Amino acid sequence: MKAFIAGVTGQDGFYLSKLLKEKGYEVYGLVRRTAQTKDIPDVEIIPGDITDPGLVNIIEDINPDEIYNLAAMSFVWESFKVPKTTFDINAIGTLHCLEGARKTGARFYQASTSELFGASPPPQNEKTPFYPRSPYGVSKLAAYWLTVNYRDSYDLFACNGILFNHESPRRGIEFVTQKISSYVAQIYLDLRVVDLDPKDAIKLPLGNLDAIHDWGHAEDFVDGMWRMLQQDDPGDYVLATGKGHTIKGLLDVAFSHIGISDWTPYVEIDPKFYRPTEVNALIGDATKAKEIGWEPKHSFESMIREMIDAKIQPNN
Ligand code: F7E
Repeated sequence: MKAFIAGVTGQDGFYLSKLLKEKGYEVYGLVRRTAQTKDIPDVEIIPGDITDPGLVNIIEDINPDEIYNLAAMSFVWESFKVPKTTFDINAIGTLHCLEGARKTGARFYQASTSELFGASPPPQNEKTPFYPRSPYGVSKLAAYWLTVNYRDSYDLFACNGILFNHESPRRGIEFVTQKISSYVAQIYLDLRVVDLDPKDAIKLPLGNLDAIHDWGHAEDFVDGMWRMLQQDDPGDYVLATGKGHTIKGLLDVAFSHIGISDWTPYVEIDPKFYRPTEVNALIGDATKAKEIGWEPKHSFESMIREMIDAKIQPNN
């Protein structure tokens, strides 16, 4: 089996290519000229750019059995600053992948997101109305419907994985789990190694601490992506743990891991990190995915501890 992954250099690209290699796939990964390729599992690197229509020829040349579109401008906060770039990558990029799937007949996975639900109240499942709250969410909604439309129009095996937040030690530093984990690891080292007085600690600037998210582990979620493409019929599936946590709850778990029960002296609110429109509560109902054998294995608490430990001891 041959798989083509757009977005192979990201967190999910890492775990998915590792999983596919273990299953015996030949894996081809699309990589932009500026992206870092170190640490990617044994993947054939294909230079290219998802925003360029030339991607269709690239896919035709490879002729994969499966295409996974994980490439995105994925930082919701930044999408308010660069809405057009966000659309080019997330919506037009998906169109190029779908054209590649149409030309080759490959099965297609689209990285859709809980951000499609936005202001719709939880629990959210495949039947929940969409109400995106950011240029990111709206661009992903276009990609979602393009995927459905190509499935209906051309009888393509095309699936949307509607994934709630998923994290790991490979998460980018701009996302809140990694931002908090990295800070907490640094505080632990400062208090222990250089004997920092807690009142001298540089505070961690954060935005909205009350938003509720459903955070799972990326390693569990890539298994769900693969499962969707192995079914008899294509469909759309929510992947989520079903448990909601606030950013305050995340801070509780992270700081208690280093023996600090009151994190308030270490955190300050910086309005810069608020978004013009925010999602209040995203908690997924993954009943449909469980019917195809998907089950998340990591807990929220163990994942946050793993992320902190990876920063404290980066080589373990
Ligand atoms: O924010 C709040 C922020 O940036 C989580 C992407 O993978 O998951 C991710 O998007 C929450 C938000 O992730 C800070 O307001 C507070 O409510 O870690 P995040 P995200 O926006 O949920 C979805 C499913 C995707 O599809 C996306 O591609 O945390 N928050 N203070 C903060 N967030 C950040 N980044 N930084 C703060 O200082």
